[in-house]
Amino acid sequence: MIFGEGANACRGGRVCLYENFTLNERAPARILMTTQKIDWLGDYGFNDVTGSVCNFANYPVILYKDATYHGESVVFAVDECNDVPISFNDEAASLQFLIR
Ligand SMILES: [Ca+2]
Repeated sequence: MIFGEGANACRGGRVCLYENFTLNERAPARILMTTQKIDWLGDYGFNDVTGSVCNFANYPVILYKDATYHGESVVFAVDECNDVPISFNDEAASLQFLIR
């Protein structure tokens, strides 16, 4: 976990979950970085926190509203940096990669 803002804060090969919309553009805030799936974001103090995402991993990433990859989900493509949908704000609880 780091504190920062913008896509440049997200190093190559990782997925970054930003606490706020627009990659924490308004002010540096929490960013959770990972290269691995996470079955419970609460283990990192990041349950129901995510507002935007950068995916610089090699695979699409799927965020879920519930733990262990259950519930409503949203996909972020490789190299995509975007807000989560409004209905998904502060709702993500787990994430995994879409590996064919
Ligand atoms: Ca948030």
